[in-house]
Amino acid sequence: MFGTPLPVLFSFRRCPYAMRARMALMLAEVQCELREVDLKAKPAAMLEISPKGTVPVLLFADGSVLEESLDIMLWAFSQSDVAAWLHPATAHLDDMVELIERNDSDFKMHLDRHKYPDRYCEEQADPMQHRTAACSFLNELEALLEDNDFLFGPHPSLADIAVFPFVRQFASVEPDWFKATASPRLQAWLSGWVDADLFTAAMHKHPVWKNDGELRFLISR
Ligand SMILES: N[C@@H](CCC(=O)N[C@@H](CS)C(=O)NCC(=O)O)C(=O)O
Repeated sequence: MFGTPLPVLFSFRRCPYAMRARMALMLAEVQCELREVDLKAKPAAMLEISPKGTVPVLLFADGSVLEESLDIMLWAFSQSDVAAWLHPATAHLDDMVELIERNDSDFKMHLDRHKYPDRYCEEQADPMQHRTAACSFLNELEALLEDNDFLFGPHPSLADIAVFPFVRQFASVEPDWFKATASPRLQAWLSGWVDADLFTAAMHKHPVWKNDGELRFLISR
């Protein structure tokens, strides 16, 4: 009854980095206490353990912390990876990490400037130029999906769940344009993920954590 406290995940429902961390924890069936954070009023308990102030953050009972979403995903699958999410058919883990890092750097940079040009006035960001630049990453995903239903083979992998939340965000900026422009395979891949039970479960709404002792659990699928 008084077992080891569960790991605590500081999360924000709409953050694509937190989405992928939640999905990996669910797939690995790691039970956590979920603390939904208001990014405009981050809890002191989170900033104390991770002063950089980004979500997701995973805090373990021994006080150790993972404060990068990719590290949380890798840790989750190191606990349990029955369906080989770290070992897809057509790539090694390094190849997936390389793609994810480019998603998080280049693609995310163009996505932000396409989606929120007002935030980048000082750079005189041209949203259309950034849309075009973002498409080179999407073309790469389309090429990977040419022969397979998933990025690295016939089964889903770490790369799929790490990347699709960002593609979803990109698609939502100009949905009609995306529908008319993106390849049918990329669109089918994206809607497959968005409609999946896994994503629905990961997007469950939790009230903002109030530090009042109330526990909220991630429910495994
Ligand atoms: N490299 C980090 C990036 C996480 C990140 O930037 N999260 C955003 C939310 S999507 C955040 O917390 N931003 C801080 C803020 O908005 O104050 C990771 O992979 O976990």
